[in-house]
Amino acid sequence: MYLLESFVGLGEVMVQLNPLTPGPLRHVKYFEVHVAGSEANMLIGLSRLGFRTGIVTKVGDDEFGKLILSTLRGEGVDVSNVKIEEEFPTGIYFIQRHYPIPGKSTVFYYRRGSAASTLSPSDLNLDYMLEFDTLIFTGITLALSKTCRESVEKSFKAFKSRGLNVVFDTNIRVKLWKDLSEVVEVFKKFLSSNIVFTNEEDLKILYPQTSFHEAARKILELGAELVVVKRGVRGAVAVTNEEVVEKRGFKVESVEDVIGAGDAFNAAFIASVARGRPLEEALEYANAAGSLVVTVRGDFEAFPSWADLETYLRSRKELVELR
Ligand code: KDG
Repeated sequence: MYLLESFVGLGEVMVQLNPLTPGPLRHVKYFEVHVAGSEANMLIGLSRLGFRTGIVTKVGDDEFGKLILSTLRGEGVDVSNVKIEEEFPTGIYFIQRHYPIPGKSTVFYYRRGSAASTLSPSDLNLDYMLEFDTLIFTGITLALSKTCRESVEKSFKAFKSRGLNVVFDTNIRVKLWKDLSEVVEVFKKFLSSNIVFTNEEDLKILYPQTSFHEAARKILELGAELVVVKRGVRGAVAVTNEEVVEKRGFKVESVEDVIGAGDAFNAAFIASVARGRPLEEALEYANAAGSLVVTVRGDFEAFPSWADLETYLRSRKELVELR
């Protein structure tokens, strides 16, 4: 792996309407406004942990687009390559919390035909993107449109052919795929990214009838250097050709909204690896970041700094000693 020092993401950023109360959306009266999107979340997380970040995307020429730009800017993510699209609006989505499964959230997208879904290879400024050493994208961008997929392909090739890093999170959002059987074919070439983040549900789609350990091995055979399987409260497993490291997650007493936890996990994991921490420690920091995020509404608001991560881990250890 090349140095992991600066990160550029490719993906849609949306406005998230998050209800103040749990339960079915038809009875919700008040919503909070947040900014979210898997790649943007990761970049914000990395930025808070001290890394240089930038995003390539499109937003509408509207109030929500302006909110996204000012939020990302405020979090230290470079937005100089975000295009403002006059014809199409910024995508939005709603969250339904704790219903029908307590502790879980459901998303409802209003993003078809969004500005970001029109991103195409001709929008990419590769000179800008290649100023970063690592490209970040997820399966969400691959699902948005043909031109988004082509944009990922072009960026992926540019980074790979120069020996730079690619980080890919499979993030299969079932609601975004017309035909799930397409996923296997589309994802194949991207599974050779240097770091692949995934989870058990996604691996069941990519490698049916295969244990997650075995599926992770198959991804390594495709060329990935590090595969991380996120398992929620059960923690996570990092698999390389040399080792398999497993770490349990932290129990969270009051879950507010689980969305964004995976992105916080990724950011803290990448940041720890970048700082030369061993995989076991990287998993511990990543689990800590994920469990902090679920305690508040909004995807990234509770993303921790290094100091907050240390404080959190210290408090968990004290809790265990007291028991
Ligand atoms: O990882 C969190 C994201 O899934 C959420 O913010 C919304 O980007 C999103 C998506 O497309 O699902």
